[in-house]
Amino acid sequence: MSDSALQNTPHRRFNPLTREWVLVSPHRTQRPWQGKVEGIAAIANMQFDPGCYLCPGNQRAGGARNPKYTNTFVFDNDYAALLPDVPQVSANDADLLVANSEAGICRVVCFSPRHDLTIPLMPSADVRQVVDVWSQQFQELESHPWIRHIQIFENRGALMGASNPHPHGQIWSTDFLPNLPSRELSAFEDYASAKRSCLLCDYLRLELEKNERVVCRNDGFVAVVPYWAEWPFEVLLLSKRHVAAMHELASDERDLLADILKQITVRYDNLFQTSFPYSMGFHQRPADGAAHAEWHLHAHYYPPLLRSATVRKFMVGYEMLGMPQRDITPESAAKCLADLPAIHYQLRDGTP
Ligand code: H2U
Ligand code: ZN
Repeated sequence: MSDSALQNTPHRRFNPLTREWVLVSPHRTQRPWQGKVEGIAAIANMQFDPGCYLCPGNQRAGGARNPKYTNTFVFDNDYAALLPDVPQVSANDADLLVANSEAGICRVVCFSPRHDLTIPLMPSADVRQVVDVWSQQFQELESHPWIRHIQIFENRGALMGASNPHPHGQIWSTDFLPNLPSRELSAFEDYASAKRSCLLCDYLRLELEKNERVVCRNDGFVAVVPYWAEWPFEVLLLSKRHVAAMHELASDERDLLADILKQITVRYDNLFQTSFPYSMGFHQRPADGAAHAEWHLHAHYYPPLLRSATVRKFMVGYEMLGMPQRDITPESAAKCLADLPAIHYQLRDGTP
């Protein structure tokens, strides 16, 4: 069946990174876009919040005091999900009750001393500093011989469970490969040995040829709503050059990464004229010291909103029991995002 016939027919699409399927039901939305804008979610309006545990100079909930930092600030999570020193314990009862103790290091990264800025509102040069900090953190954490995976991510907005509007992300590094990167690793390896090329280099080439799902791009990066997207406005960010980790990017490519992070999130905020919630994170090669030539640096954005600032998608019912499903097609979602202004709605009349 041709691509255009699929636009009106229920179908499944294959995700080659996880090797799972998503159900697409385009006939359920007769019109791809209702253009509905409801309620403006508040963006923090104070530069410094004396009650914020991430603002410079303030005391954290754990008792420590933040330095009066002026650009970025990294600290060990006071309530870390994983700890570096744990006893080696394992259990296995009939291969049914199976558990292993796991070690890890969890950190919090403050992107800016300003309480009211988010990545789409930060100057590009400041976002570039965040890129440098992420790269340094990867290299520093990888130097621990027992670390195998470093997950850099950002939960933004109360809807995604973020505890604080202050711009920040987290890093969880672990002595094991988590489920999703582990599936991606097998997919990259199998594709490389079957086709003698890179899964995401080939996918990027196809997306640029077809130009149906590209949201924005620059000389170093391309953001698409992936063919297999589960969330309505999901985005996959791909480096144009085949690199396996962020610290392999050259200086100009790091500037381009900062630029594309802003391009994506400005469009997100402009979509419903709100501070758009999402979880995003980078998938870099396993941090086990090997080169992993098969791996291609990418980032996933998973935003929950569907039709307005208040209407979200729930992964329930069939999705919990069967498989993920979507109505609005990735093609129409990409077009919505691509057609939005590249200037943040709050900055159109000057600085906030
Ligand atoms: P979230 O907004 O995504 O919840 O991230 C904030 C993290 O900050 C969270 O993991 C940590 C929480 O454990 N935190 C501290 O380390 N110290 C504090 O004083 C408060 C919160
Ligand atoms: Zn703050």
